[in-house]
Amino acid sequence: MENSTITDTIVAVSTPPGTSGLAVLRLSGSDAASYCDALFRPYPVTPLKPSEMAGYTTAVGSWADLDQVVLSCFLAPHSYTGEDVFEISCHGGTAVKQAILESIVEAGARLAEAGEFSKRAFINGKLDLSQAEAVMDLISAEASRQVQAAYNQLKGQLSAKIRARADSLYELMARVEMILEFPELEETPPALKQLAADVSQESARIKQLASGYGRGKVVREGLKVAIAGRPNAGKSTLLNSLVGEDKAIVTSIPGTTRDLIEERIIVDGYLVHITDTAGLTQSSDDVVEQEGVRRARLAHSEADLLFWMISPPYPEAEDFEAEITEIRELLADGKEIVIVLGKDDKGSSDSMEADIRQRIANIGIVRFSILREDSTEQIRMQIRDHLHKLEHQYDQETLITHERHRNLLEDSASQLDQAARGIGKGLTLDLVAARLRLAAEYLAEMTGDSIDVSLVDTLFSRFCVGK
Ligand SMILES: Nc1nc2c(ncn2[C@@H]2O[C@H](COP(=O)(O)OP(=O)(O)OP(=O)(O)O)[C@@H](O)[C@H]2O)c(=O)[nH]1
Ligand SMILES: [Mg+2]
Repeated sequence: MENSTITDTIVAVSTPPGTSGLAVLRLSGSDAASYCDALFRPYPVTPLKPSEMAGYTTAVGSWADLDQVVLSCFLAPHSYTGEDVFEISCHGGTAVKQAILESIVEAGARLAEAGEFSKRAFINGKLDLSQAEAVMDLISAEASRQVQAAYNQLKGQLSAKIRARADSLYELMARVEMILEFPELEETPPALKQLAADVSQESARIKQLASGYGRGKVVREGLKVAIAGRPNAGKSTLLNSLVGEDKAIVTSIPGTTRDLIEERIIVDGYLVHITDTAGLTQSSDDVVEQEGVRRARLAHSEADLLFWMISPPYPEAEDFEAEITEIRELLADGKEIVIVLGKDDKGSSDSMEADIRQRIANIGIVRFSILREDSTEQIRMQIRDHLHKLEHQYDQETLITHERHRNLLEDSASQLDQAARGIGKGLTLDLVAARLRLAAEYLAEMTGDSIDVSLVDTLFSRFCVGK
């Protein structure tokens, strides 16, 4: 990747739209200092012109007779983008920000595109691709676990792991080259067997890394929890109690909820999406209800965890049988389900619990009543238990939070598996080397050491303007 020295200068407001106490505009490029010279008048205490300032200094002054600002100077290559960068902290009024922005564009700068600062940082080698992706994750993080995972990735934890794996692949490639050059030295069955074993081991290490997506996905995207059950079971009441607000309409009329109602909560630093769904009816002529049930089932199928509410008055035997069958089928498909015995204050949960335990082995059951203070906490505990189970199951230090990364790791491992199998079956070493090279290229796509330009554009266009 080339490291050009002269670049056009881009500018953007890096803080969100709207009114705030302060706002920050950012300028990056070869002419950033000269534009600041033209528009910034330092107060006598900081008499330097921007073009005379050393990196990492700040100055107070006026900006084009529009505002009093603080100007921070970062000189190439010691800046976020690797170019000369100036940041202007001004007052956060919409008109002030706009006027300052226009003054800089009039001076000759160009409005930055979404993600363009980070793209320049990537091109100039300040961040690799997985780190740039982490910047975006850090900005959009809502929960502390997201912050933690994004920060680890930004620090380069994932990049270091990937480069270590890539280095091992290069060593294996060197060994293959060696055998190709001096076949008489090494092309013996034991040497080839050892090579195949080492390639397999490398594949296993990469697969182990890829399995970090099991928890990484939940950390980055959040855990999906849906609430299911018959009409009037108390689903919306449960959603409201978890969210702590009256988000969904609750009435005594069965069939109140038709649409999916999705809310976000934080549990143990994890983002959790809770979806309230329409009550499941076995048959209905009402088209609205039918559509509600269709959407409900879709939400249930996408959920990581399903709270299935069963509350009095309990259904007729036949309907209850159908409900139990549906739960069993979902469990057989691998769905995680916890039964919530609702309206526990009505005093009929004991016999129902015994009945369910008899019909479904090892099912998790929890009781809930909106009239009891600790009830909501017990439901949160169920979510927490599920999250802890995930932590246990995927006990990796390095999380894979992006599907793109997981896919590349799996593609890489699959090339290695094919190479290892091929060695055993007499695949020519040229072809083994080609597979190893491909495996290394997949890893290089993660960090962006080797990547298609159009993919770079796509990835950065998902960023916000000013970043
Ligand atoms: N006694 C008691 N009543 C409850 C409890 N939870 C909900 N209810 C009542 O049960 C009725 C139905 O509650 P909803 O939360 O609307 O039930 P739902 O499952 O969302 O119903 P649909 O949207 O129609 O499927 C309302 O009158 C609630 O006040 C509870 O824990 N105890
Ligand atoms: Mg409802």
